[in-house]
Amino acid sequence: MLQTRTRRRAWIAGLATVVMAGAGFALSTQFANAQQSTLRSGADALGIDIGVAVNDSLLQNDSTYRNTIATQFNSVTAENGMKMEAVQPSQGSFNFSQGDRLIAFAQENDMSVHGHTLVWHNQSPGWVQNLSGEALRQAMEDHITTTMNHWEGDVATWDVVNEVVGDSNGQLRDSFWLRGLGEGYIQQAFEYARAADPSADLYMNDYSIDGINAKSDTYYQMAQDLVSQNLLDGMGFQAHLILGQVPGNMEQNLQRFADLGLKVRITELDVRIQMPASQQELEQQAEDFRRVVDICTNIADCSGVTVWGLRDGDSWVPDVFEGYGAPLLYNDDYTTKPAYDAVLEVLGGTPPDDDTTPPDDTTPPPTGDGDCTAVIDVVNDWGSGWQGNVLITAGDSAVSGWTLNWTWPSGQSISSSWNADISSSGSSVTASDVGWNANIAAGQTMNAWGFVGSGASASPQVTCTAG
Ligand code: 9MR
Repeated sequence: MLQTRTRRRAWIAGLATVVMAGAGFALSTQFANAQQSTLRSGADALGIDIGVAVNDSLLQNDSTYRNTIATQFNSVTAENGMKMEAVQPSQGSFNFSQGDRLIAFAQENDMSVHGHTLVWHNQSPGWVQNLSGEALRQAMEDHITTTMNHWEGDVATWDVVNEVVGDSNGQLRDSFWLRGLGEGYIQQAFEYARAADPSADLYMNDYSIDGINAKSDTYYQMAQDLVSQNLLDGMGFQAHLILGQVPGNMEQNLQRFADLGLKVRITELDVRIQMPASQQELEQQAEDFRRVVDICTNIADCSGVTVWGLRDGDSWVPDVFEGYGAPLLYNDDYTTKPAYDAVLEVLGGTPPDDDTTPPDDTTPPPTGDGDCTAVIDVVNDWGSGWQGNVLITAGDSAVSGWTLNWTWPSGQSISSSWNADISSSGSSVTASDVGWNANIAAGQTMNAWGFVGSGASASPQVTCTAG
């Protein structure tokens, strides 16, 4: 059954399916206000995907999980079920059951499927990691061809290669694929994928390439090369982010890939918080989600945003980043978080509370133009570079905007930044707020923005001007 590459907008049809399938799930108030109250209706109206990574066992066993996803999202990605170790656990023996289940669910609910992933160094079975040379090349070709043929027309977009660039200097990742096949394996993978399903959009996908940096520069060069051979259709930016660290040049970065004629897509969005998360941090997280989704809606060729899991408790984050958690849109009891409301608003919806009169004790936003001070806090230093976070403290009255100035003592420079507008002239730097982080209450300190610096770390004196 062939699915076109165009976006699905059949919201009403999808909703009807959910109503019928949604026995036991109390949706009545949401349905009463359906056009305003789901992520999916907003994304459909904008013609973009709002996606979620799906856990196969929850999909099978938890009807609230299924119904929430069908109601709120128009796109799904298998969190693990389409990876090589799941699909081809032993050579030549394919198991499509998890992916088939997800596709059936997607089709019942008129959702698109983003395929993840064909060639990756992780979650690849042991047998393939022990091959090299011609045997490895043949195995890669067979895996891509058989998998894509099986789901031809059902999977609209594929992460053909995942995380093929390493974490330092923008070099290709030292993986068994690279060691066994040499640098040409990436292009080969795209050639096999294009031949296997010419109707699918083909993507590269990685983390820490959300801003402009050495790693995203490497992808930019690879993308130019693959586009010139008509082998690449899209670029996936995972966006596994840390609270308050949406890269300042993320939109510019995605736009440069879009300018190559590619779709861009935020593929695995989450924003992790050091636990326990305070209310203020959850509000900050909402602003981070808002910003990322806003970037996608600002770029004509952004095909959508996928969040990497539904509820905080479903997330991979606490297992990998000790002490961090709460990175998603939903609490474990399926109630929504401030980040959900923020995403809904960017997609043009109205969070339920917006329909009610604000409580009398709503604190008005600070409007003052008081004095402020700022310091650069060196939070990491790895010799060739360092990370600085900038803490701004308001004086006796509130601050409603800020501009910082300083001079580097010995040739430092900023190679990437988040949450501030920066301009530099020689060793002088000016940084100002980006709107949402303009307001600081009297006497409060905000961890307002940050950057990666090159050269030796430094904490020069910073002048802070409010207003
Ligand atoms: O969320 C996935 C988790 O359940 C797996 O254990 C893990 C194994 O590496 O992969 C996670 O998903 C990853 C995705 O496939 C690729 N980008 C990074 C994601 C988080 O690790």
